[in-house]
Amino acid sequence: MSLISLDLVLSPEVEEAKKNGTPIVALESTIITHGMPYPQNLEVAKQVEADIRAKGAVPATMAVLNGTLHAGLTNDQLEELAQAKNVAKVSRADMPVIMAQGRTGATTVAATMIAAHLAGIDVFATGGIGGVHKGAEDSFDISADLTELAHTPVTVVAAGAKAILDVPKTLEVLETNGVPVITYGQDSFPAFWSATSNLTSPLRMDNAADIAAAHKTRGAMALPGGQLVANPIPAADEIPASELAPVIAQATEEAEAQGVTGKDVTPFLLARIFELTDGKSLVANIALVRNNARLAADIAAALKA
Ligand code: PSU
Ligand code: MN
Repeated sequence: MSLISLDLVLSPEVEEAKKNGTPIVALESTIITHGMPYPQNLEVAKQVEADIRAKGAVPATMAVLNGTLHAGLTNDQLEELAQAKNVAKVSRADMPVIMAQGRTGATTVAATMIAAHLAGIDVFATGGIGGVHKGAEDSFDISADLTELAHTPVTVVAAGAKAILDVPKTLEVLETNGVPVITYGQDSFPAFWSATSNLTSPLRMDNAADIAAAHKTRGAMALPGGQLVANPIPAADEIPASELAPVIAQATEEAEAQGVTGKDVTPFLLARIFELTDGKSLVANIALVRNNARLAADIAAALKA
């Protein structure tokens, strides 16, 4: 039997941070290639990296480039990826296949967790996670992000779940899978563009040190899986749920009418909501991703303390 060694390339900055024990925050790349249009996607990716550096931590954006898994991208690599066409959307199922084929792929939350774990990175910031889609009782469309949270020991900071999902069912699946859902600083589970929802969060913590302690305790107990930290969007940036409800309903109907299925559903809905709100959804999206990056940097620092 011959063994294949994994090609995992750390950016110079990430390599240095690992050597020095500097806190590192993982970032996904599907949000860049499939979540936002060019050129805002590139501007946001750079801004979020800068936010993490401003906190004294180092960003590690994950991607598969020509078959090689990268933890941390150079500016040139980031610019190329943000403009690239036909980039694969890579989740747990696709990752080894896309790598073996020498292709380029952007990592979802699930794949970013896998990459972070391989690179020895404990904390990851994103916008929203995938979840249980509306109508999942017929379509069975449940994101692999949820089961990844049950398998891989990474703390993921997100702004809750988008109303394109069935949020109560998403929380149920997380509970079934033993994933702690910890809302930061409030009792209400945040609803992505809105800071609050009518759902109570299963768990609550009010500071980064406590979240880091819970991460360490889970590890000490040898429980597999990570944590979902739900960080509310700053009040100044939120969009009322009532304003977005008709837009989401329209986008969801169009997806169904056009027969959009599988991995195309989430990117289709995100793009349509962007168009139907004249880009307003994106402004809020940017604010919440930056907010999540800052909290993730604090958690990563607390894990090193
Ligand atoms: N939800 C968002 N923004 C995103 C995504 C989800 O609000 O960009 C992306 C993430 O990369 C997430 C993926 O991991 O979509 C989930 O896709 P699916 O629903 O096909 O599992
Ligand atoms: Mn899906």
